[in-house]
Amino acid sequence: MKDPVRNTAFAALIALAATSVLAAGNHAGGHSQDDAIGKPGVLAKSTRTVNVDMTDGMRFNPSSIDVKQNETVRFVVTNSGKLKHELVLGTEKELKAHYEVMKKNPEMEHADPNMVTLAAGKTGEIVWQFTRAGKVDFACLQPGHYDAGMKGAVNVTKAARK
Ligand SMILES: [Cu+2]
Repeated sequence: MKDPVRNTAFAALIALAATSVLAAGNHAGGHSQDDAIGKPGVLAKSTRTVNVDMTDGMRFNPSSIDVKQNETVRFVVTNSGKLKHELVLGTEKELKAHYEVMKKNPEMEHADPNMVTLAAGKTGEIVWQFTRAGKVDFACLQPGHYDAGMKGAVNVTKAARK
């Protein structure tokens, strides 16, 4: 369940930042990402674990991941650097918009099922079901990291018809 207080605070930040790219309420209101990139997965249904490493070299390893449509993937994400890093799944448009908000509000804490933010040396998980074929982007939205190329993509292959 979403925390209504946090979502309200986030909506306020979005509204403040909604000068250019942001359609007001896009992230905070409808969570359109749930349609575009899939939805939070159920751990018991995950068929595969993918380990992703995050480094101070501003890279994800691997940065390209192949999955099948409808597959539920358990991402085990490790921050092997000394800086805080995070992995956020989204469309490129959403990630860029969210990144701009983060740059203006570097102390902002954010947490949603499509992301994991990790202090140095920590490991966390995202369980996600990829319901649509196509590309799902991911990025680290810590200020400066996305610009430095800390991003990657999940390539979702269309499921065969049964
Ligand atoms: Cu980072």
